[in-house]
Amino acid sequence: MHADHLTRARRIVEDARRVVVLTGAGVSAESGIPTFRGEAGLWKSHRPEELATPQAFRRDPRLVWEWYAWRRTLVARCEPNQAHRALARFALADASRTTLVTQNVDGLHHQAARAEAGETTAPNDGTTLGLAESAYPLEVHGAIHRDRCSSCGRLDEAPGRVDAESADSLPTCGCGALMRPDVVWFGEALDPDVIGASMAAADEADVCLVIGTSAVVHPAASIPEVTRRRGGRVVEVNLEPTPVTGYADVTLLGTAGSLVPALLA
Ligand code: BV8
Ligand code: ZN
Repeated sequence: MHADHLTRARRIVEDARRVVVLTGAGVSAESGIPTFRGEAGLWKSHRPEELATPQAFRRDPRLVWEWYAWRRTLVARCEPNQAHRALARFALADASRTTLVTQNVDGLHHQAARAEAGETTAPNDGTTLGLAESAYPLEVHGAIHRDRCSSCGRLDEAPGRVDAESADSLPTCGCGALMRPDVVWFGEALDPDVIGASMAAADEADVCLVIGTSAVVHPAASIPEVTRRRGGRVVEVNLEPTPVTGYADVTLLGTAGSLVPALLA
């Protein structure tokens, strides 16, 4: 990766009044969470159509819960890495300037924001006191640690361990319906407020930083295009070229853990 690419990318970020950031599974790879499409990809043992869809949950809720319970245990063991920390510091430095949007459901950006702000979370309800919300990401595909009732929509911010051994031990709501992970599956609509705020931020941004995403899942993958279309710049960080590379002003090839701190320092 040429140093002049990094210099150019740093200048684009420095000159930007407003910044929107879109992250994908690649930003959490160095924290130990396998990406979706990589060699050890999350989908390897299963195909997305098989598990991350409402049809799969209706057909075999136990199998879907088994996969998510495994992922929850994995995520619970992982820590934010230097890329998450640098992004949180960058967002905290100037609250009104940065909007962080993530496709990830692992909550590592939240953890990094709390760590960088030195805030403590209020006891038991999991909310965070007073942190400038700019350091919190818009989670366009939901959050794996939260449960939602598949019928009445009730949320459970701190669900217990899920026993996916048998269909009879799956979590249920007081209304009698099964609880599900509070994530967006393929074929499901995103929360209009969350994707709306993300697109609005992209439409006002002078630069979109695209970090660790294969940019194949829509509508999230169109966020950088929105910034480009309004005349904004696009800076990409990835191990390899993606559909964004074709229209990015700069693509930095390398790991997020090393390039994001260098880009934002
Ligand atoms: C919608 C949550 C409409 C769940 C996820 C045909 C059939 C069915 C649907 C469609 C179709 N064609 C198009 C669609 C729409 C579909 C879609 O886009 N499909 C794609 C596959 C073609 N989209 C949807 O279904 C969306 N909903 O359209 O609804 C609608 C509208 C109104 C009313 C009703 C319905 C919903 C999509 C959300 C799906 N949920 N996740 C869960 O996590 O279990 S998607 C999931 O995959 C992730 O959240 C993420 O978004 C995506 C994975 O992408 P990445 O994050 O980019 O990860 P990936 O592994 O692919 O890439 C990692 C990258 O990092 C790589 O580039 C790699 O090089 C890089 N990297 C690796 N290590 C590092 C690194 N970079 C830097 N440093 C490193 N160390
Ligand atoms: Zn319910």
